[in-house]
Amino acid sequence: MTDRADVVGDLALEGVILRGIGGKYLVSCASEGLRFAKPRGILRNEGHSPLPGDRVTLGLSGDPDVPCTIDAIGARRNQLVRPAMANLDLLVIVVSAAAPEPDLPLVDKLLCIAAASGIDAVLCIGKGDLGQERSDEIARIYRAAGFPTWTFAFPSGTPPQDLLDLLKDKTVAFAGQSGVGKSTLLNHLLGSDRMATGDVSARIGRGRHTTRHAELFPLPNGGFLADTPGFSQLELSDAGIDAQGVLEGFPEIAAIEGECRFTGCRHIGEKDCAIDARLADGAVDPGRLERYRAFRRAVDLIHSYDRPAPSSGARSRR
Ligand SMILES: Nc1nc2c(ncn2[C@@H]2O[C@H](COP(=O)(O)OP(=O)(O)O)[C@@H](O)[C@H]2O)c(=O)[nH]1
Ligand SMILES: [Mg+2]
Ligand SMILES: [Zn+2]
Repeated sequence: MTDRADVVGDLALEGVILRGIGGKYLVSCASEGLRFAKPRGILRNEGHSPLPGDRVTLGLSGDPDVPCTIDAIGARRNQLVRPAMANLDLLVIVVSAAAPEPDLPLVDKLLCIAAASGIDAVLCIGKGDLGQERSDEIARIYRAAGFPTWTFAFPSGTPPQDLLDLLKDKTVAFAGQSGVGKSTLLNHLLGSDRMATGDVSARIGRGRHTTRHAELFPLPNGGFLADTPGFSQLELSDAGIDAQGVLEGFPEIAAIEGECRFTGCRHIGEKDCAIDARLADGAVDPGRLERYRAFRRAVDLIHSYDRPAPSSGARSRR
């Protein structure tokens, strides 16, 4: 006698979600290769939405189109909203020296989100051929702030070994504005042309999916690289970042804590704040400070709204 539980038990697979489109997920199972799966109703009913990077347990669905079910999702080490992914080890933030103009506020927001989520972050600056000076300048600023930084101009030849070493056996997402060269860089690092590049993907079988959803690609020697859709708008508050999270994205500013007159100094014009001295000696970049202050004001404003207004209890509900 064979009951269904036995069959599922025999075939239970563990895997990592590579991508999900329209409720259908592609799962990489170590020895068994790739499987399509859809979440069991109970997961959906409990509001668990699988993400690329999730560790999952598969069973059998009995549906020839989507042969597997996602029966369980492993506890997440971390989770990002944009790009929507789970269990990242490293975020590679890609920015271009020109075309599009570098969006440094976006870079800094991603650094805050990564730090607040406990994910290491590094920077890759592309399109050096379109602006060598700008590329060098951005690299100087972020290296001084403490972030590992690489520069590229039409990535070709052998990828830098130290970057490859850093990616090995990790789940790594590439994030940044649209058009900065994320997919081009990923192809370079994967040693293939798996990612469609350019403004419009004309690749058959891939279609527009690569540009709209995050997708993980297994690295030949272990680990996964994720291409993510480019984006230009990102709100720190949507990612749940508070004042502490902002500071974590600006380690060179966090480092002056203790030098200011007031503990918990925001470095926004407080008396005897040490920030001016750090600006003067070059330890803090003026652009980074300006963005820190803008982010800090924005999150402090939101958190001041969190406090219940005295009359809020009396408000009528309609
Ligand atoms: N001039 C120049 N163009 C590049 C470079 N890297 C990528 N591109 C081009 O920029 C466009 C966008 O690249 P893509 O990789 O699709 O960017 P993504 O949207 O971030 O994935 C493509 O036409 C690429 O050929 C580079 O280093 N220099
Ligand atoms: Mg792309
Ligand atoms: Zn201060």
